[in-house]
Amino acid sequence: DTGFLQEPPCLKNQYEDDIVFKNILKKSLPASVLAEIEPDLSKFGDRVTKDILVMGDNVDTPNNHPQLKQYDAWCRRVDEISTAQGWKELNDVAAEEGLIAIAYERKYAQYSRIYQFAKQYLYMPSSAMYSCPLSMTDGAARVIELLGTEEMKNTYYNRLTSRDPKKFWTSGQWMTERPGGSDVGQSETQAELIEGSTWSISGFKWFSSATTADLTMLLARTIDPENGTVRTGSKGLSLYVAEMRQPDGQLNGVRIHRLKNKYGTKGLPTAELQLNGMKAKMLGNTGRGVPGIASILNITRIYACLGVACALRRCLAIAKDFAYKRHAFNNTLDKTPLHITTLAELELVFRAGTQISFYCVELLGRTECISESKQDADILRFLTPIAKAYVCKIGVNACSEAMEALGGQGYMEDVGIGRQLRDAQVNTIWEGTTNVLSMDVVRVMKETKGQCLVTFENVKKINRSVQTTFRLSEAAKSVEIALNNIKLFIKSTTSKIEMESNARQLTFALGKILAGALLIEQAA
Ligand code: MFK
Ligand code: FAD
Repeated sequence: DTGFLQEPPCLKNQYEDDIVFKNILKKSLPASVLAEIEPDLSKFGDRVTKDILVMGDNVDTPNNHPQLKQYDAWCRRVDEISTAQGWKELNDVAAEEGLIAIAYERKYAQYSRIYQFAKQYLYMPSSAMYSCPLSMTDGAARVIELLGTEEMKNTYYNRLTSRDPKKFWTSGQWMTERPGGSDVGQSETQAELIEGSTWSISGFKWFSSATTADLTMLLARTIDPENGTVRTGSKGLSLYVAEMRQPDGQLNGVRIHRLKNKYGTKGLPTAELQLNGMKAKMLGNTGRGVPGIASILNITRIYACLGVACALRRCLAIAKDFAYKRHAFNNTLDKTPLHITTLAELELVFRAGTQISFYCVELLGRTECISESKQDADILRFLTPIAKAYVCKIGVNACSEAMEALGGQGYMEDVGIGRQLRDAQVNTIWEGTTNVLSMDVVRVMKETKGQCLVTFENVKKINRSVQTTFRLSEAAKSVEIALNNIKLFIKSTTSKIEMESNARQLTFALGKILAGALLIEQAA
């Protein structure tokens, strides 16, 4: 064949090639910290385009998708899930590169979170969703740090935060049941105290994504040891931690009912689980399961938000390189005004998503490492649902647009955008759907009697500091007008129904204001 062959787009070092990301780090880290971690980021930025990319591709190859073997040849129940070789390698890389450890070693105090999430940002788009078990592992480590016993800290916490692949454990998070994933207060699973501090848990978990993990955090309805009664609703749920396997290697009272047949996240072994006498320990107080597990949710929601931002970054890296190489109508696409405008719009979404994600990460680091950071904790509590709902929604649409930027080739599996789009989509659903997060935003506004909006006073401060150029001050003015409109809406809305039915629009409007303020600040 002697005809035309298109020069393919290629991925450059994903740290060195990403000016937006580098500028965010420059702004949020002290120069000395950045100087110290930069060689590692640069090395990792190269790895995610080489061996780590190969591992992710291996996971997402159809023949390698997880498979469930329920029985051995002699009809013994075994419930073994086989995963790709790449899946195991991605686990080892995660431990060795400190993808969890960096946050808990706290070598750079509150900046450790930024360093850790910077590596997650590079890793996620190549990892074919290994970031999912990692996000829950991170949340589990935090919950044990906050609520665990000394014994749990000496065993589980040390394993979850280890850099040694042989010692490193991952954790799942089991909340969702058939009657309700958003409304977990409908959960049916029950826990009965059997001896000492050991509980026996039975029920059915409808979604478990980190099924090959070593540990799990789960909610169950506590049977009162005194009188055998249970409390209905979410106040009857407590948080438990359980090992997946018993010391002899057998599953700990778990049967894998089946693997889910999913639209995306194909390499991730999401399963339905029957629990029958799973031995577990309680974490925190009886009936405080939802607030307890919220510490995981508030971390995994930041992962979901960043997950979409960096999926879009990967799509754009491919689309931009293609634009330099593809000729149409006597020009390369990068010299074509409409194509460039299309990519510029996506770039704006990417920048907004990345700025918002790292702002949340910065706050997370502060809340964990600075003792008087109550104000940061309040801001983060309000911003996390806004960030996750807004960034995931705009980001997935933008990934779809990026696919079109490569024409028909964008739709081809081996070009690399298809998987990003499919895998990005789930982030609008898991860890709280857009509507549930919007209701959470309204809840925080109600609980704080609107005080949380003071957070957005920062927006004004940012804006005041950037009255430097005409364009920026015009943008700053429109951000302030939008904020005033929201305040007027809240003041004038007394009906619960009106507030609830507008919760989503309100959340998106707050997301847009936040994006505007952060983009203006970065540009100044
Ligand atoms: C790369 C991406 C990686 C991500 C991977 C993820 C893999 C997939 C894993 C999953 O999807 S795990 C399942 C995730 N499930 C959810 O996110 C559930 C969504 N539903 C909600 O968030 C509901 O709003 C909620 C379950 C919290 C409602 O529960 P309740 O108990 O009916 O609500 P309620 O009574 O309002 O809240 C109970 C308490 O929890 C309250 O505290 P108090 O009792 O002290 O008043 C709330 O303030 C507190 N709470 C609720 N959400 C909170 C929170 N506290 C802090 N932060 C939050 N986010
Ligand atoms: P429902 O709660 O039934 O919601 C249905 C619809 O109703 C949604 O659009 C929702 O926004 C809307 N809705 C519900 N309540 C309200 C309201 N008050 N106001 C307005 N709208 C409302 N869960 C785990 O616990 N562990 C896991 O590892 C896990 N992995 C997952 C992996 C994948 C691939 C997927 C897709 C899901 C996973 N989940 C997991 C489950 C996920 O968290 C739930 O699917 C999600 O929380 C929604 O719950 P649901 O499916 O029961 O939907």
